[in-house]
Parts: sequence; C-alpha cells; structure tokens
Amino acid sequence: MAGRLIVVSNRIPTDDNVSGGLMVALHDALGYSGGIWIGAHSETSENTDDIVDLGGTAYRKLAFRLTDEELQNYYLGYANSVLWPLCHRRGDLVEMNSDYQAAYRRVNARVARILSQVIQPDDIVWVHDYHFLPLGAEMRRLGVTNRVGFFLHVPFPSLGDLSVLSQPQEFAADLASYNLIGLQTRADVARCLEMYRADPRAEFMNDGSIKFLDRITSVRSFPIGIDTKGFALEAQQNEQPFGKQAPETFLIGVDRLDYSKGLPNRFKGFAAYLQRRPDGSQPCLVQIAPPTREKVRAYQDITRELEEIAGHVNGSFAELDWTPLRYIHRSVPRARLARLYRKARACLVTSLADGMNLVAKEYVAAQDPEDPGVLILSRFAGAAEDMTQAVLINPYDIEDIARAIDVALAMPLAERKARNAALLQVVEATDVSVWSQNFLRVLKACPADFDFAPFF
Ligand code: ADQ
Repeated sequence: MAGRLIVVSNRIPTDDNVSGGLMVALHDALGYSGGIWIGAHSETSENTDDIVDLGGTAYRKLAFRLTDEELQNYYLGYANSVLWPLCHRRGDLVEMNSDYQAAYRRVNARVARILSQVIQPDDIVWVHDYHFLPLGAEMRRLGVTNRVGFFLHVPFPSLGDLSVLSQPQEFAADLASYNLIGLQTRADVARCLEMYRADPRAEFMNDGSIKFLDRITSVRSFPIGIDTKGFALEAQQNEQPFGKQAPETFLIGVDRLDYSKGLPNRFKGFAAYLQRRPDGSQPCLVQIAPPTREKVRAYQDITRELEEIAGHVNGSFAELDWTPLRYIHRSVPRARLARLYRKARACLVTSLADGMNLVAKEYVAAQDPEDPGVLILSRFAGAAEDMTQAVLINPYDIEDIARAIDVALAMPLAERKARNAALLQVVEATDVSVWSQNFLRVLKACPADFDFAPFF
C-alpha cells in the first residue's frame, strides 16, 4: 500500500476554513493520499499533553498545544523575533534571548514525539517553514527513518546573516536531517549550498546532493504559486468591489503589515509620483494591510511609522473630492480582493526581502487579458527571479518607485498585453498544485534513510 502523507505547518485549517492557495494545495495533497495534518492549536493551554483531534474525513487534523509562555518565547520569540528578521536581512531586529531558543527546541521536540507516535513505516512527512527547522533532527533522535522533506517559505539566509545566531552551525545540522530541503528560488538554493560549502562536516556528492555526517540531503528550488484558474474566475465576477466611492484610476498594494514588505518606501514613492503627476490626474493608491504579530515590538513600530507617512501624504496632496492614499488596515475577502486587483491599473510589490510574494502572482492571474494592468515588482521578491516581464524596481530607491508608477500608468495597451501574457505563463507554470506535486515527487524519489546515525 502507498504510504500516507503527514503535513506539519504552523497553522491548520479549521473545518469550514480551507482557503488560500497554500492551504488548498496541502488539503488536496492530503485528500489524495490520506494522512494527517499537524499544526498549532489557535488557543493556548497549560496542558501540553492535550493533543486535539480536529477530525476530518479524507485525512485527520491534529492540533498540538502551546502554553502562554511558549506562544511568547517559541512563536513570537524565536520564530518571529529571531528567525523571521534573520531570514529577511534584518539582523538589527533580531532579539537574542536564551528562553526563546529553549522554548523553540522544546516545542519542536514535542511535535516530534507526537509524530513518532502516529507515523507508520511507509508514510512521508512534509514540514513547512521556519517554525520547525529542528523538527527533522528531533524526529531522527527518536529513531524515525521515514522520508522527511522541509520547505522554507521565506528567503534562505546568507552566511553573514546566519552568523547573528549564537550557534549558526546548528542551522546546517538541523536542515541536514531532512531528505529534501525545498526552497523558493535558485538564489535561495545557491545560499544554502554556500552554507554547506563553508561547513567542514558537509561533502558534495556527484549528483549535487550533500552528505552531512552520515546523511544524504538534496537541495532544490520549488517556486510556489497560486490556484491560478480559481483566482482568475473569482476576479471575473461582475460585482463592483467598491461601494459608491470608486476611484477612477488606482494602484493597489496588498500585504500583511510587515516590515519586510517595504511599505514606508512604497508610500514615499507614491508621494514622489504625485509631486510630478500629469496636471489634473487624481490617482489613488489603495493599500490593504491587515495587522499581524501585533505583540512584537518591531510590528508596533512599523504600524506607527506607516500611519504617520499615510497622514503626511494625504495631508500634503488630498483635495475635497480626492483622497490619494486609501489605507485599509484589515483583511478583505478573497473574492473581493480578486476583483480589486482586476480593476487596479497597477499593483505595487516593494518587498525589501520576500520568499516569493503571492500577491504578484494573484495580480497577474486576475487581469483582463484584453486590458491588463501593470505589475511593479521588487527585485528582492523571490517572484522577480522568473517574473522578469514585470516593471522591476529597487525598493530602496524612492525615485525608482515613482518612475515605475509613471511608466506603468503611461504604458501603451500593446505592451501591457504582451507583458501580462508572458507573466501569466510564469504564474501558470508555477501553479500551487504543480508546486506540491513536484515537491512530493522529488521527496518520494530521495534515497531512503534507514541507516541513520544520530548527530548529537
Ligand atoms: P506572506 O509573507 O504572507 O507569505 P505573500 O506571499 O504575499 O506573503 O502571501 C500573502 C497572502 O495573503 C496572499 O495570498 C494575499 O492575497 C493574502 N493577503 C494579504 N493581505 C490580505 C488582506 N488584507 N486581505 C486578504 N488577503 C490578504 C509567506 C512568505 C512569502 C511566500 C508565501 C508562500 O513571506 O514570501 O510567498 O509565504 O510561500
């Protein structure tokens, strides 16, 4: 019998909430093979033995519990105040704290124990993202020899970034516990290989895989995408996304409110464009940015900074009948988002660092091929590696952002159509179902790991 799939991710869908490309793709992959989806429970509990079975028909969902202290030190602490800034080249925001690190390892060891209790010999395991870097190593410690793959959704850190960690050599050892390390881009793969090249414990095999102590690991890029057809269909509904106050010409930005997304420079770039726009034009920037990780100081700071800049832009340019910057600080239903993208003349993605950036792909998929808008895309988003027909920008350069808005709003129809068609090909080629199938196919083909020798 073919083995089941076990997926581990920070969030798991609740019964009526399988939405968003990634969630749907994993849901589908689990639906084909049967198996288990393991993730953190949304409510904390002091009883961490309490594994909550959330049921399910085609596959089971199991939620592990975090205590309040673990939510603080593991999730907000090590994951989001050490690893997140580290991977997004913000060493200045990394908060070193030994309690964070201890909680991170403890939670990963606990999840490994849960896994070792439910896993069967033919199962394969797919671990997602920076919350679970040491999960593979903890599973190996418990004697699990199944194929285990890891996918990192965020940028792979450079050697310099890694040196911020107190034990950077653990990063390489933890990752080498997986049979397959999946990364978003070829540039991420290059940085990962650079890390192993600098590590005397690693040896490169002829086929490009890495022998680390006694284990063989492959490193490959699997650029993530969206449910392209589904999203395009949502965008084609006729319903008006605005109420009465629809702006005539608008650009759109959609991001979690995160310092990695380059929002201050985006607002400043838009202001620089307004300064020199053609006479009489009244373009709007509609920025949708729901808050995340609000308990982390760096997120409180960026929220305050953006409110100030937004107030300044509107204070300087607004007229009685025109608000240039519409800054919406909450989530928007996906169908409405899709229709907003379709009506927007351009989309601004200004990330200072970004694993992929799905907004760029959603915007392209949502366009009317007969009259498409223009994608303005940061060179530092993973998406830019293949989406080269976007108007590429340096998000650190405010003048460059202003120039790109100018170019986008003045672009002739023929050029818009040609660029959108080329971009759509990239989006279709990296559809999220292709992404998950490719990853699982490569993981299943990895050499098995039955002669494991522990590292530590
Ligand atoms: P994120 O950092 O969350 O993801 P992104 O890839 O842009 O960034 O995905 C955000 C998703 O949330 C998009 O689907 C977007 O439509 C949605 N979203 C954002 N704001 C919203 C709002 N206000 N209302 C409704 N929906 C909203 C991480 C990495 C990325 C990587 C993805 C997937 O940081 O680099 O592309 O994982 O691997």
